[in-house]
Order: sequence, then structure tokens, then C-alpha cells
Amino acid sequence: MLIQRYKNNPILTKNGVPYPVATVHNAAVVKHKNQYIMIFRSHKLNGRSILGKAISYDGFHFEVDREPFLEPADSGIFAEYEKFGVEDPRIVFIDGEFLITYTAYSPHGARIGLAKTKNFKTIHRFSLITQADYRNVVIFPEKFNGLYARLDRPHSDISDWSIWISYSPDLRFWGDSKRIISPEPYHWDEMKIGPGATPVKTSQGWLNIYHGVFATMSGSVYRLGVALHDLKDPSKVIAVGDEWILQPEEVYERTGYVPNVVFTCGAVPEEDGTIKIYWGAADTVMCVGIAKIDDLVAHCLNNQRPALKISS
Ligand code: BMA
Repeated sequence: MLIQRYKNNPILTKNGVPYPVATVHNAAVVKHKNQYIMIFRSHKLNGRSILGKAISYDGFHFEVDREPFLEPADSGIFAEYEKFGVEDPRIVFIDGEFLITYTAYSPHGARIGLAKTKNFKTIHRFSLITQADYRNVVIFPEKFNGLYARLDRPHSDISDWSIWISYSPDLRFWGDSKRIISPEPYHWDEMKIGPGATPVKTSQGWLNIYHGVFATMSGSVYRLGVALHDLKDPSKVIAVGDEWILQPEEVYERTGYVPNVVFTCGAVPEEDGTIKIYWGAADTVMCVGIAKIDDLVAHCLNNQRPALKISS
């Protein structure tokens, strides 16, 4: 087993939230000083999503703030594009501030908002950084040749739903986009893939923990996999692990709001060479598991498949 599930999973459920919600899932987590800061998604009782905040000192026991952290904007351009909710946050610390990318969902589709915070007390919406229909934007914690870099997953009816890379000088304007990892036919991720956790720097490359989806007769199954990107040029994919690293197996992953889902939006590397991987289970509760970073890197390198399938 590459990932050891924490014995007391799930670590956070709606019962830990002091305001009415139906779910707690798909959370980003960062470690800052001695705190683990979690920004999680919740469905409200009308079915639309908001983001909440929770703090932990050990990465396992989280205490939730009394009020939601980010709700759909009520004025300006963001209000128009967040009407259906805010979903699936990712966090990166770069240039002395935290950037939060999240799905802004509205009748116009799903697109990505970028908000900034220095302290998780005040938050400033910066820009809507994609058009519809994009999800799963993760920004690298370092710049490359002076440019920010991000992975994302555009939705297209023509091309397969792949992982792309784009660059920006200022976080607002993005370009030089390129498709770099695609789903593999009749594999666990053949229907679509998307970036998951903010990439983690290792001695052998950037570790990208992503999700992949397989359609079955009784709905889609969401699993997690790993890829390794070149340290200097993250558009170069060194290796994609052929097999998944986590699939829905426990009851809380197989049943819930959406059955058979493990979906990550964040992982925290530790100084002892382990990594805490956080995942939403069945779009209902939050879980954590521990892996060795070296094992995940070896899984990519020893068990590879081509990064790109060229669509016909
Ligand atoms: C995706 C997103 C995720 C969710 C997953 C499974 O399209 O909406 O937030 O976890 O579906 O329902």
C-alpha cells in the first residue's frame, strides 16, 4: 500500500461545522509555521457550494471557524460568475502570500477564480483567470524563467480531458498553453484527468498528484495517480505512473453524496520524507493518508506509461 489511510478517517465531517452544511470535502491544506490550514468545500442545504476554514496543529484534528471563509460574491464581476457556488480550492504559498484558486460556478459554466490572502483572515479576490469551462487549477510554488506556471484541465468535446500547462508574468494574463498529460484508453483514468494537489518539489522532479475518472455502468469512479515533472521545465513530464495510488475502498469513500470518489485538492510534505495527502471521500467527508515521497516518485519511475496519447 503506497498510502496508509489514517486510522480515524474521516477527519472532518459536517458534524464538525458550526453552520448548516450537507458535506465537507475537496479541501486544500497548507502547513504554515506550526499550523495546518484547511480550506474545504461544503454543499449548503440548497445544494450550492461555499468554502470553510479549519485549523490543526497535527494535520489530523481540525477545528472549524464559526463562519464560512468564502461565499459567492454579492457584487461586481465575481457575483455574476459565482452564482452557483465556489468549489474545489487549491492553495499555494509564493512571494510571501497565499494564492487560492477555486472553481467559480454559474449558469455560464465552471471557471477559475484566484484570491489572495496573507493571513487567512482577510481575502482579496484578484481575478477570474480562465474562461469557462475549466477546473482544477494548481499553481506551482516557484516561478520558471520569471513566469508563474499552472496546471489545469479544460473541458472539450473534441479533445480528451487532459492536463495542460500555462504561464503568466503577473497571475492575471496566462498563455503559452500546452497539453502535457492525457487520459489513457481503457485505464482507470480513461474518461478524464485533472490536477489535484499543488505540485510538491522532490529531488527528482515535481510530484503531481492528480485524479482520474473511469465511467462504469453504475457511475464514474474517481481515483488518484501520480506524475513527475522536470524541476526546471515543468512542461516536460518525466514519468506518469501507470497504476492508481488510491481508489475508493472504505465505506465512507464508496457511499455518500456522490459514491466512489476520492478527490484531492492538497497534500503537505513533511520534513521526515513523508507526505500527508488529503482527499474528499464520496463528496461528503474529508480524509487523510500518509505516503513516503520516495515511494511515490519510484511508483512514477518504475511503472511508467506515455504521458500523451495523440487524439485522432
Ligand atoms: C467533479 C468535481 C469535484 C467532485 C467530482 C465528483 O466534476 O465537481 O468537485 O468531487 O466531480 O463528484
